[in-house]
Amino acid sequence: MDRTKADAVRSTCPYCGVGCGVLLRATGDGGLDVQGDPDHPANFGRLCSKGLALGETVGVEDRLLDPMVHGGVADWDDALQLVADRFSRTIADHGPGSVALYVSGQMLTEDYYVANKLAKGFMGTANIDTNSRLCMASTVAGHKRAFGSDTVPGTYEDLELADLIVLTGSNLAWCHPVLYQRILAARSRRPEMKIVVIDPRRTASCDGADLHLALEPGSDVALFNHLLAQIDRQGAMDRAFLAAHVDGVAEAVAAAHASDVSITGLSEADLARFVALWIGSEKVVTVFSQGVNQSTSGADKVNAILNCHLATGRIGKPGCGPFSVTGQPNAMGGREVGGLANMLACHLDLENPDHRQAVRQFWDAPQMPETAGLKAVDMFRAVGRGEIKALWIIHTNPAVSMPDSTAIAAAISGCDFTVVSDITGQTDTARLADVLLPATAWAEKDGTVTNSDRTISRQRGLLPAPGRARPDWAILAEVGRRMGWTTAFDYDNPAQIFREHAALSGIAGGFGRDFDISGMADISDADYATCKPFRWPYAARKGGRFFAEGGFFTANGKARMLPLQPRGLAAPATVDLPYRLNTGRTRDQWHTMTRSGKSVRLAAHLAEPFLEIHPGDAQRIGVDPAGLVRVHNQHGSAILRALITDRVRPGQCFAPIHWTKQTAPSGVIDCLVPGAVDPVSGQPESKAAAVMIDRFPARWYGFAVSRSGIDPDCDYWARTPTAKGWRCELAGLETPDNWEDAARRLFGQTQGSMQTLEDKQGGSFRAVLFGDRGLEAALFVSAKPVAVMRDYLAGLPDSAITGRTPVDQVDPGPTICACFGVGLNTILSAIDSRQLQSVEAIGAALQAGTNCGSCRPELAGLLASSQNREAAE
Ligand SMILES: Nc1nc2c(c(=O)[nH]1)N[C@H]1C(S)=C(S)[C@@H](COP(=O)(O)OP(=O)(O)OC[C@H]3O[C@@H](n4cnc5c(=O)[nH]c(N)nc54)[C@H](O)[C@@H]3O)O[C@H]1N2
Ligand SMILES: Nc1nc2c(c(=O)[nH]1)N[C@H]1C(S)=C(S)[C@@H](COP(=O)(O)OP(=O)(O)OC[C@H]3O[C@@H](n4cnc5c(=O)[nH]c(N)nc54)[C@H](O)[C@@H]3O)O[C@H]1N2
Ligand code: SF4
Ligand SMILES: [Mo]
Repeated sequence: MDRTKADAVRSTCPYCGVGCGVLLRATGDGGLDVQGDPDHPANFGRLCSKGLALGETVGVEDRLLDPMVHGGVADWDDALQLVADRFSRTIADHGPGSVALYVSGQMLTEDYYVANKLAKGFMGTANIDTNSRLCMASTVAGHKRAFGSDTVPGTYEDLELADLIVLTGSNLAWCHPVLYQRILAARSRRPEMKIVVIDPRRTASCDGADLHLALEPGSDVALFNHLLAQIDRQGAMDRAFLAAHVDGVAEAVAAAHASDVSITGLSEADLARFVALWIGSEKVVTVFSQGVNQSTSGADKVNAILNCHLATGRIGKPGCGPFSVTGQPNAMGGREVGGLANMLACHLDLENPDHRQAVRQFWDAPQMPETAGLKAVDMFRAVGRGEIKALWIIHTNPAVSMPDSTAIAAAISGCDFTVVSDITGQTDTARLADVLLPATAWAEKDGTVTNSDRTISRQRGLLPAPGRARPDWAILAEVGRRMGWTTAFDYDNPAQIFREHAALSGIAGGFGRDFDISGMADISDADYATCKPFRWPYAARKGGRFFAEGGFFTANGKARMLPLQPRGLAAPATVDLPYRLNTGRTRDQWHTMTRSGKSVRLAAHLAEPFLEIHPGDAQRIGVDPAGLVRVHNQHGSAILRALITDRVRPGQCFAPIHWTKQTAPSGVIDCLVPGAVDPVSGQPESKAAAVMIDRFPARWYGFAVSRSGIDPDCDYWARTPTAKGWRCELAGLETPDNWEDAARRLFGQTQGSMQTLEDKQGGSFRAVLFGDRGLEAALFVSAKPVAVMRDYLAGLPDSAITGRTPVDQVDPGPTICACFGVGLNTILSAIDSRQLQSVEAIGAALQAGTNCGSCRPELAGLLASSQNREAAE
């Protein structure tokens, strides 16, 4: 079908902070056709694998359709009245400190604004914090310490204009793929451009890099202190800029000279190369993300980076500057509305009496807390102690994503009254709630989001709300009205909320704050409906950047360089817990998978929770490739598939964050992460738990496919959707007495003809179940990790009992290119047989990598490894 732009709805991808524009069309059968918006300034038409698969995630089969109270369907009136009454009564009986809201950087600005206003201005509690505490809090704190405000100085164009890009604790290739593709495209136009990656682990982002510094976990402050000392030693300081615009220079430089770089574990040669590249390139952008933020010295890491950019005056100029890439689609919007417990609104400070007074007056608020509320980790501790008696969780899944998640889940389930607003009732958090409120999802609602470079874009709804789902802002406003604040929450539509937010930002502008979009305060409903993406500051400023000529948001207008001493990691590695557990993301899944997990294409990239572990450690532990390991410490235990690779260094390991009790109950990784936080930002150290790893002594391993459900009950399982139904990996410590019965239980099928094949001595068992539609389900069990053609079997072929593909078919292996469904084995065999030498050649031969480009770094990695193999042979 020929699709033109004209009939499409312009919206924004609801995943990462790149904030790509999308063109959406309802397909008429509940589905959605999704294309990149060629006119959007973030992506100019490009989308990554996740954006392209959005259409596969809008099905309503698992959606929460009605409000639920204590497990039973309720009508909105009763549910909302209950929420309002319980919050009002709890505040009356125990004070405003006894209630809390835990919200999300994925909420729209309008939702977020109402939540913050309700908590801080009307409930009178600053106990509203967000999952951004796990994400951006260290950057917010670092920016404020250096600039006096939480300002990202640069824009996306800077990444294309730079001579050197330093990716620090950022796996941009997988986590901000379109931005990474923009960098690679710029480099192909200007091959002199260099990329350095600073990451303890070799990631997909390293495949295109000129230098990879695999520093010791947590040692970034020492590395950037070393850089600052060298900048000073080599006379690279911008003296004029410093004299005019920066305080604290001498102290910061002295601390940098006193700092010991050896703790980074990097070689002299690598350090010298890095310093030479950094000092020698006039235009440097240092991109940073969770390897920096999620650390007990996260704010210091941010300031160590900012110090180097301030020292050289490389800030706010084209192609120059520190650049925090935000994770969630509206992490920036959340910062603008003041969604964190220690912020107010529009970058104003809660603890500043003038700011407080101005906002209180603007809102006509009955009360306003005077001190910061509880930050996420402390908030859930207070819930656990029973001090917070009413808790409302919106648009986030803390029972999976918070550190020490087992304790978090226990705290939530023990709380007197918990409300969860979500689009599905199936999350690990939603299952613990007293009241569940059904929210409309991104393609069903309207509002705005702000991406990493301060561009505000509209999200627009075009699909009907399923069941009785309502937008988050509407739910929040109705609770506000029912708590007695009828005028303050008298909103009919998101445009009205946006206008109020824009007007409030004018007051912030009056205090000299950076965030001022008051030019939008009178936007009409019609203009809001058609509003194009725009970047703040709204008042035209050269190139949309900050600070090239100073003008920092501190009292004297000067930036501050900070003296920094490197600190160690919070959890010491000990004889009992000798391994360092790093955690993060995979290319094709989004957090706890409630949306991306529905796409069959995305599920095919990495279908199981895994642990990257060094070959030497694997040998010591005694685990073979594809075996299982048990990772454990004093907080919890996880069972994961061993992925033996030298991408991680000896003594370190890496696991993804995406699996939950619903998808792989033994793979919830945050149960191992301690709740240690940065003293400045309150952000937890999510990337450096101390753990022990043992071989998981499974007695049997299994692989199952099924057209309908698979309902496992064993020590290890991981379940993913397929085009035909489900597939599932299984393993257990105890062998069932009767495999046939076990297979029937697994598939929930008491009827139907079953063929089995059992070798009791060898410990293998096979069962295929037939129904009306032919093959219904199949189970393969073996004493060793099951070796069958998984992707072939997922298609439920009638010949499944053999477990092998017919001779004329090759098993494609795990999907690498999600767009064209090209598997690892197909690519490797084409590289070998057709002598392919470049990513372009692979594209020409197999189409892989020629659409969204998200897999190009992996294709480059496969080429490099096969070239290394040849060189070794
Ligand atoms: N595919 C995908 N993309 C996403 C998301 C997703 O869930 N899936 N989530 C989005 C969100 S909310 C966020 S916040 C971003 C996160 O984006 P990123 O921060 O790029 O992703 P992570 O994988 O969490 O971590 C980045 C890297 O930090 C490294 N690291 C660990 N410890 C250290 C250290 O001490 N120093 C340094 N320098 N590096 C270290 C890790 O090895 C890891 O490769 O991604 C966004 N984009
Ligand atoms: N160990 C470790 N832990 C981490 C991290 C890490 O790197 N390592 N990263 C941290 C970071 S950076 C982040 S951002 C967090 C992310 O962690 P979470 O925020 O907990 O993860 P999500 O899966 O994005 O949760 C979003 C929830 O909102 C629901 N939802 C979707 N759309 C809507 C809607 O329109 N309205 C409402 N009300 N609900 C909706 C989804 O179904 C889902 O349950 O994880 C953090 N945890
Ligand atoms: S890079 Fe991918 S996930 Fe991020 S906004 Fe763009 S399409 Fe969405
Ligand atoms: Mo995040």
